[in-house]
Amino acid sequence: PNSHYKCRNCQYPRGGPQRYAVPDDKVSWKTNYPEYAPPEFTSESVSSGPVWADPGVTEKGPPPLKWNTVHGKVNRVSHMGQYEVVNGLPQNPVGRTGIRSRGHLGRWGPNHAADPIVTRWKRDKNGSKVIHPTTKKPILQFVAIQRKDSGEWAIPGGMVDAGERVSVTLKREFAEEAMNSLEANSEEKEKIKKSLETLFSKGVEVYRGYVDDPRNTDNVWMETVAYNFHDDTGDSVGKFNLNAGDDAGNVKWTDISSSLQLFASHVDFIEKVAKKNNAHW
Ligand code: RP5
Ligand code: MG
Ligand code: MG
Repeated sequence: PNSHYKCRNCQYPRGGPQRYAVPDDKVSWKTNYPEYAPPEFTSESVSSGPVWADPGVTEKGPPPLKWNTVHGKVNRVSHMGQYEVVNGLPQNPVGRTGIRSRGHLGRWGPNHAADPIVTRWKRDKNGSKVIHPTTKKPILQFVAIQRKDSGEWAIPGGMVDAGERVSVTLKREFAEEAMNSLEANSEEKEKIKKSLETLFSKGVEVYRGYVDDPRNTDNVWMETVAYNFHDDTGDSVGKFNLNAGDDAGNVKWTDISSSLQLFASHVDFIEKVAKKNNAHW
C-alpha cells in the first residue's frame, strides 16, 4: 500500500536536493535500474552529531553498527522484518526513494516513532452524536496538530527515545504537542499527567510498520506504532486543555472522513481508526 507517495519524485524537505526520478515500476530493488544515481543529503542538524543521531560515514567507511538488532538502548529492528545491508548501510525495505544518506533522520535504518490517535464522537449542542447524512454513521473526531516543519496537519506523534517504552512515548508526545507540557510548571504538568491517565491506560493498537514519511531516503526511514485512545462518552477528553507545543504550531479536534489530507501516511492510520469504531469515513 505504501509505494513512496510522499518520499519520491519531489524535492527533499527543508534544504534537501531534488530526488532522482523513480518511476512506479522502478521502486523495487529487485528491478534493474542501472542509470539510478540518487544524490546524497545529510542535514547539518544530523551531521553535527547530536545525541539522538548515529555516527556518519567516514574515510574508514560506514559506521560499524549492529543492524537488525536492539543494541544497548538503540532499537535497530524493523517492524517489516530483516532489512538488507548493502555496502555497509541499511536499505529501505519498501524500495528506492531517489535520495541517499540520512537527510533529516538521525538513525541509519529504521527510526522509531509512536502515534497517539485520540478520538471522541462529534456531538451537537444537546450532546447527541452527529450522524453523517450520506453514510448514516456517526462522525468521529481526532486531535490533530499542525506541524511547524511542513505546515501539514498530523497526528501528534514523535520519536521513541532510546530505551523508552512506546506507551511512555505515546503519552509524552501527546502531552508535549497537544497540551504544551514542556512549557508547563510542575503543578500544571501534574494536572496534564492526571488528565491523560485514564484514557491512555486503554489504547488499541491500529498500525505497526513503515511510514511513508517525506524524510525517508534509501538508507533511513520512519516506522511507527499507532494507538487509538477512544473516549466513547466524551467524559475524559472533555477535561483536555488543548494547547499546541514543541514542534506543533496549532492543535484542534478534527472531523474524520475520507477527504482528510494529512502529513506522511497518517490518513491510512486514521482510516483504520474510523473502520474500527464503525464511524463515518
Ligand atoms: C511520522 O513522523 C510518524 O508517524 C510520527 O508522527 C512523526 C515523528 O516524527 P517527529 O514528529 O518527531 O518529527 O513519520
Ligand atoms: Mg514531539
Ligand atoms: Mg512530532
